[in-house]
Amino acid sequence: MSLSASLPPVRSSPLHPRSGGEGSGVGGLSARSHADIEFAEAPPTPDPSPPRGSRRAGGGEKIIVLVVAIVLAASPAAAHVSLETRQATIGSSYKAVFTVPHGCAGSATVKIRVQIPEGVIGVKPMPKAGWTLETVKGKYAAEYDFHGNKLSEGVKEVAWSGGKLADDNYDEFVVSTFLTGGLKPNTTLYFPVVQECEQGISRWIDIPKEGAEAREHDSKSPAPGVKLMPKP
Ligand SMILES: [Cu+2]
Repeated sequence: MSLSASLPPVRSSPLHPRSGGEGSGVGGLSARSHADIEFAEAPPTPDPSPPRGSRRAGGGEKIIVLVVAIVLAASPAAAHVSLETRQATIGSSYKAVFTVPHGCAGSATVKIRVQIPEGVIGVKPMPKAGWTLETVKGKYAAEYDFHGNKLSEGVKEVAWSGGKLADDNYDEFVVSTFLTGGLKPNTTLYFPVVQECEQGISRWIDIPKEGAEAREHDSKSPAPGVKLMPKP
């Protein structure tokens, strides 16, 4: 049996070799590939004017290029579908902002589905212009107290569809939530996300086994996570 037969054709995606579902050859570091974008310095600008005072302008451009390069390198959150705020306190509200930095191996995103983990209640997704919002409700595994009401069911899944987010654009999908007091502090809470594209699908659903403090980049398709802090 050939492994490659079960995988989608490898599309060229030099900036992000992992999102196409390619196999094992990719080393651990390449998950950071979005930060690897080569940022070539602009060639020296020819100066048609007389030499008088022209040095200053050239130096300024160089500094600007350098600053831009630093800003690009300093945004590791741009790697995959992930949560903008990586830390939250149990027993309080949490605005889950899912950032979508690219499509599926170059193809535009047309649907984002978010699974709401147990213990997360009071779910209110933010509508997006041009996208159809749907929620799936269901029973919770437990009963939760929310603003004096007992809740035993609520939103378990949120989906935005019908829009089109090009691979070279970026967007955010927002859900307002409440993190119930029974959630375990000092663990990571995961929100699995399925990203559907015009061609292909990316499942950001990998959750490290309990106890394994695996970093998100150890997985090829990590579920977005938020670190839970104890109640103050
Ligand atoms: Cu990515």
